[in-house]
Amino acid sequence: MKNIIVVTSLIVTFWLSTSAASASIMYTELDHSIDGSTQRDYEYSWFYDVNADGVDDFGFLYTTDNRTYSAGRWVGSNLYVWGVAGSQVTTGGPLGLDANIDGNLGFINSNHLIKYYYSQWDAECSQWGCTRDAGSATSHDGSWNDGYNTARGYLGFSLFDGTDTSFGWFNLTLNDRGTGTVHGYALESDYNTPILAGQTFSEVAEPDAPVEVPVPGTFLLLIAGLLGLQLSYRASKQLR
Ligand SMILES: [Ca+2]
Repeated sequence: MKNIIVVTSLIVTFWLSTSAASASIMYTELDHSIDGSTQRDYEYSWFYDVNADGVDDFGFLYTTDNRTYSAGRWVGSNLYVWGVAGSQVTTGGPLGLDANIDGNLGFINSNHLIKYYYSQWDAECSQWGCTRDAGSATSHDGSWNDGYNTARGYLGFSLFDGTDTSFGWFNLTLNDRGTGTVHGYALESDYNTPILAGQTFSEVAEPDAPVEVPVPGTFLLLIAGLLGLQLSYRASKQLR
């Protein structure tokens, strides 16, 4: 009987071993402020090594300028993101949660996310009257800029190693001035495999179908073997 149990357990083990699933998404949660006070490496720039190989893959650059002149002042600020060494980011504005990020999207080396400009001028007047009234103007531009609204969403990206591409996302909140927060990023490390915006772990693969044993050859021989073992066990038991 012991032999039967051993053979049966081997079959069960073989059956169960056909299911397989491996995590391949690398997720990093962050709370990095883009505000000019937490810069890394050099002024107003932030770099991210999304595949943790010691080489930066993406940089964010924030610039701001504030000038005053005799009859007014202006303020300009910009936020750019760019890919290093062949890395690219998605074109356009924020992607929504669960957006499919793969080779069907448009990718570009650099995306001008936010462009803000404000100017204010004094009236130009003399004893004969005014030739210009005082005023101000504000302009919002850039792929992620939504007027005075805060933009929140996902920036897709791709890494290219010379042969294969892998996809990932940044989760960002940006205000109209170009400051904001990098909430985190994720990379699907399996090559040429889509990732969903906001996806932080791989789907668990469905177990594969059990491997079919050829009939009648191997399967019948196996049954015959088991029956033979059982019969010999009974026979030996009766002889005792
Ligand atoms: Ca890297």
